[in-house]
Amino acid sequence: MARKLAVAAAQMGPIAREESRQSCVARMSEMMREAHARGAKVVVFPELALTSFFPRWYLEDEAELDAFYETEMPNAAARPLFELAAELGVGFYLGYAELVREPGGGKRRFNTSVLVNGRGEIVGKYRKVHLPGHAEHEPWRPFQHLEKAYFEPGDLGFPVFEAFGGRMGMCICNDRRWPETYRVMGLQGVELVMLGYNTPTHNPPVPEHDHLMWFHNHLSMQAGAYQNGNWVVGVAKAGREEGCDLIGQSAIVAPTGEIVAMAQGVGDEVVVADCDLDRCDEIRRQIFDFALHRQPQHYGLIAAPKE
Ligand code: ING
Repeated sequence: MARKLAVAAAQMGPIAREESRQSCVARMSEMMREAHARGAKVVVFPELALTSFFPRWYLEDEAELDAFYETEMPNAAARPLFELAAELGVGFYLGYAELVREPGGGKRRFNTSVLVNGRGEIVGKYRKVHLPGHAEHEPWRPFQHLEKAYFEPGDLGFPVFEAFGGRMGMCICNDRRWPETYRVMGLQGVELVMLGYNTPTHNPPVPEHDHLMWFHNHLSMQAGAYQNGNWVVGVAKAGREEGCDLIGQSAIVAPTGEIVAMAQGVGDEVVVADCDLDRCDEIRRQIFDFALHRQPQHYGLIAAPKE
């Protein structure tokens, strides 16, 4: 039996600092139409897809920082994408910066993604757990990576959602490098993990690894797919964005760890593949049959508190 889900990776090229949300939504809408024309039933967009990757800048003014966040979803800028999803019957994953205003006047900030079904309804939400980078301004860097200043760790865990005829999971960028991300979803029977990423080609603290950025990107997603027997769809914001080069190579990875489709350029580009969700069994009923082979009595350290 084949439970095929046609999935599109909608890679985006650079988003300029001054580029409007409307422009980003128009670009994503054009790619959603192309994906639909090519048979896709769900489209994965990048992390923080409504604005430029603003953690690269040290923003002292809170109002300037707040301008990069969404206080509700959908909202006026994003709604056309939700409406197009309902019109075409195509679902999507969207990454954005979430600002939660608390009753007492406080603010909480998350690097968030939502899963939207083919009727334009939000069926799942995720908040990035693994925040890379640093919390203080580090002027020595050619560009900042202030996710630890601009977001707090996600508080929703790694949930799995029934949608598109299978069990769907989400994560965001740095999460894809951590084996725990995939295993927690794998233990919930996830069949397809969607994620967006913004990954600079240069990592200031470890420049000697710059030539390995592309390798580590695919290594992480291929391992996460194979070691848990699930599909992984990883989608880049790519290209030279405000002087910072971001890797592309968005990829659709099978449960065997094979890359079955990949972006060719570093601009807006739609890549489509048929993901047979029943192929997860090739791995889950064999080498990674969790019920048969796992020995959690030896794994306690993995979940032990940090201190
Ligand atoms: N970006 C990067 C990523 O994990 C990074 C951060 C860059 C980590 C280079 C390690 C090396 O792909 C985000 N947004 O997490």
